[in-house]
Amino acid sequence: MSRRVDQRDLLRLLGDTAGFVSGEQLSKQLGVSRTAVWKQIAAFKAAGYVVESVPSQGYRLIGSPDLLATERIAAGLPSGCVIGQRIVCLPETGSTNQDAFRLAEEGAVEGTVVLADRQTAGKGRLGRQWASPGGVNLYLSVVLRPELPPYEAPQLTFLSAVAVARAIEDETGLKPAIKWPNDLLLGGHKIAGLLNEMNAETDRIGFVILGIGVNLNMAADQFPADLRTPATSLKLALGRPVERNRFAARLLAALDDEYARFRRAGFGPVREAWSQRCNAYGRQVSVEVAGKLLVGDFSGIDHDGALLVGRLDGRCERVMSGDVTVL
Ligand code: BT5
Repeated sequence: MSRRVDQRDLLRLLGDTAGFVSGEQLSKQLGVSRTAVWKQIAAFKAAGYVVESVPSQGYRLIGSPDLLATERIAAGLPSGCVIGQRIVCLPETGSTNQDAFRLAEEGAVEGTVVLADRQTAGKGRLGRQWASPGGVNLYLSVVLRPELPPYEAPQLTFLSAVAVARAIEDETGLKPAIKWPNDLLLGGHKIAGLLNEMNAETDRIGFVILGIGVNLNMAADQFPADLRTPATSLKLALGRPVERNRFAARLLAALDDEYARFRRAGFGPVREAWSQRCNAYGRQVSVEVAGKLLVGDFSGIDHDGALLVGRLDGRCERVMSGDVTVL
């Protein structure tokens, strides 16, 4: 029976040389048959590697797929980051939020991050789904253990929205807008979504999971047909792909920076950074609250994340959840 090919060794041998390596040489060095080498190379191609094969010369590795790799993300983080102290990359999972929740229950340190190449049951808010195809986007969840009363936990949603906006700005120069409470938009199209979940007792938070999905390289035909809001990806906006590990590192570094500032200086700076990017500031909005339509001026967010809507009669209404439309 022929031995299995060690995938890492084969990739290393192909990557070690800029030119061709013959099938015979590979089979000798790996101690496997030439057919086994050929089969593994076909599998690499199916997984997104670009390998040139020329019968008289052998194989040459031209391009590698953009696979998530813990070491590459960690290498892009400044030293001393709390966020990203532990990074878990999975090829596939149901939902990274569920994985991070379980790890947090088992005692995972603050700053543990779970990323997946694809999600089979990616979650949006209120039981909605998050389209999570493989090889293209970012799906990640971060464990935080903030010393906050539970009613202030929504502040962390605003903090993550600011961090995602900063990462997009740094990577692309584009300026995303934030739509209350948790959407990031480019040109009015949804580019990222946030789903934060909490484990808490009456007066103290056990942990919070920040769930972040960013559409990096998704193609137009990969979006579900029945989206609530039109959507886009950075690749569609820029006309070029964005490297996932590099973007992940940028995002975690921005989160770390915002979280450190939040612990030092409280919610004020987050609220300020969020307001500068908000798509509705000072504009007239309508919000659907419990089946009723509330119309007024978007007047900012309160310390607990509530939306403040200024009414014509001078009253200010607080809205904890609902869908906002800019009029
Ligand atoms: C959200 O919900 O926007 C939160 C999305 C959070 C996803 C991350 S990925 C990592 C972590 N693990 C998880 O399981 N979830 C988090 P919501 O505001 O309810 O928006 C959901 C709606 O957006 C859906 O009903 C669709 O209409 C639309 N949608 C679904 N997938 C999308 C995508 N990839 N891009 C843009 N819009 C999408």
